[in-house]
Amino acid sequence: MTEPSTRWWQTATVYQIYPRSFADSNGDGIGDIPGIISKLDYLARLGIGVIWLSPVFASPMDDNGYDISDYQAIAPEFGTLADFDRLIAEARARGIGILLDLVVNHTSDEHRWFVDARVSRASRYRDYYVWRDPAADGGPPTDLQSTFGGPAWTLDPATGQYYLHQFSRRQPDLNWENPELRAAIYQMMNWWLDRGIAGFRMDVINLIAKDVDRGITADGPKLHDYIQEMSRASFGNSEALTVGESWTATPEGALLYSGRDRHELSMVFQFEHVMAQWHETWGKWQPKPFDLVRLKSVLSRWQYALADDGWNSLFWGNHDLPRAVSKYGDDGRYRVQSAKMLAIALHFLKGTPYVYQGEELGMTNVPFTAMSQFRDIETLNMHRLHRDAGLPEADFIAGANANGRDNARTPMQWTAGPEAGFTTGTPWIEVNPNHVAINAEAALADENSVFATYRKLIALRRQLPVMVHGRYEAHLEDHQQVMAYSRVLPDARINVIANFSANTVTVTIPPAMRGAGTALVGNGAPVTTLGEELQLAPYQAFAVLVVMGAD
Ligand code: TEU
Ligand code: CA
Repeated sequence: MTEPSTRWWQTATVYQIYPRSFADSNGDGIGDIPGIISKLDYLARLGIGVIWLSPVFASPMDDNGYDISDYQAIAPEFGTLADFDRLIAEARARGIGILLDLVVNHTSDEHRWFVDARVSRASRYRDYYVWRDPAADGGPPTDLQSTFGGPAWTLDPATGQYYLHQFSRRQPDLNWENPELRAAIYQMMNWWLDRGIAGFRMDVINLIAKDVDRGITADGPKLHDYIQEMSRASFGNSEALTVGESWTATPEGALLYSGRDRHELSMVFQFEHVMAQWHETWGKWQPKPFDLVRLKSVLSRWQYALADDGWNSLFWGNHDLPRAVSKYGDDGRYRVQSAKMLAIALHFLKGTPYVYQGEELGMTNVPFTAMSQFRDIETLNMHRLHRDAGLPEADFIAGANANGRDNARTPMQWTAGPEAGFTTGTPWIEVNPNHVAINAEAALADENSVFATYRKLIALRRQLPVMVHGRYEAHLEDHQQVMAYSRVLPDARINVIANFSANTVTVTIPPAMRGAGTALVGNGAPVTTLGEELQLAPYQAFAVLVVMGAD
């Protein structure tokens, strides 16, 4: 049987760079594009095929670049357009494509469109944004809240109307109803595509088509029309990788974005597996015990729903989420074992894997003790709100240390030296003190490092069609400590087993997984044969390849 035709981004692994925290070339404490270029050999060694670059555009940095003031300029602290062109060329020379972060739900309040729009109601850019008259009492037009806390409406005193912002008040929402605005966005996208980028990660793409008067902010009725129009007007006939971020995506909805006859996106980032670990009422600020059965059921549902059409994105972390090993593994005694386990459990699923910078080193959350150490706008805003509501500071810091966005944003740990080799100056956010033990230099010198496991997994994806196209089959779905699944093609099968606990666990192997094969990867003694029963060490994980028809 022949496998379905393969797209280049189905065998590639994506690596996310948060430029501010990756590598600083000039000692100002802020990571930059020349810094990234200096680390391309490291990334080539890891084997990745794509870099997703968090925003590098001109920005006042209210939300670290997710507030863009000029879509066609590079922020001076990150470098120049010439540096960016050099990054594309140097990456391409190593077989690596660059994804830009397309943030088009909103701009910065310093974008020239918004600056002009707020001058007068007659501005030619007024309708690029969402304005409404005050309510009868002069207050906000609706009680819609911003993701970062507080009302999603801010009064513009000069023109007497409120503007919409689903994030900070310095991130006014764009009005996608306006065809001129849409055309300007597509033109900008083509300008970047012509420079040779490999595609786009699309920030909160589910929010662009809102109908605020009917209370609709996500998944508005015109959402898919806009994405199809965008595709036709820009990347549609190219090989671009496009991945839309949607905190509201369901498996059924994901088929609308990534179904093969839809002409929309390559895939979406979904967050059901992330939110499944959040507190029902208090969300991510209130820790909740880890629930593996729940996690597996979400991941399985996505695997089955996109089995024949659409495509999954696979990730544990990103710049908004805690460190994977701290959230889903054990960042103490079993840090190395559990970081490898998480990599193995994720990378054999069907979809395109995303590695967040430092995840390949098993980097951990940061133990901040004072509010002055935090930098993230969401954390700082939430702190103000929780404080006003009477939450003790220590409780808030515990929540922020567990789930806050700064965990992912502390500098990349390159060496055991000062500031982890990230900068020769003072970093914009503190380096995790554990860099003396956890760093890239040490990982590269150790053939049993977490890095080595990632490198192996990324290489296997390019070698094994069954890892890319195999049918997903879940096992042991109710087991509270162990995740087990297979990937199956007529001539090959991969069996994956992962112990998510710090306990030694004895499992009964399902009949479909039994038999002899070859060890593909693991974090303990090689496993080649699965019998009726197996004893797993804490956080043990491995994958076995069984070739059918062989003896
Ligand atoms: O994130 C979307 C988003 O909704 C997050 O703010 C999320 O709700 C939060 O991190 C979890 O509590 C995207 C970007 O990834 C994020 O960095 C930006 O701040 C946001 O959009 C606005 O552009
Ligand atoms: Ca710098």
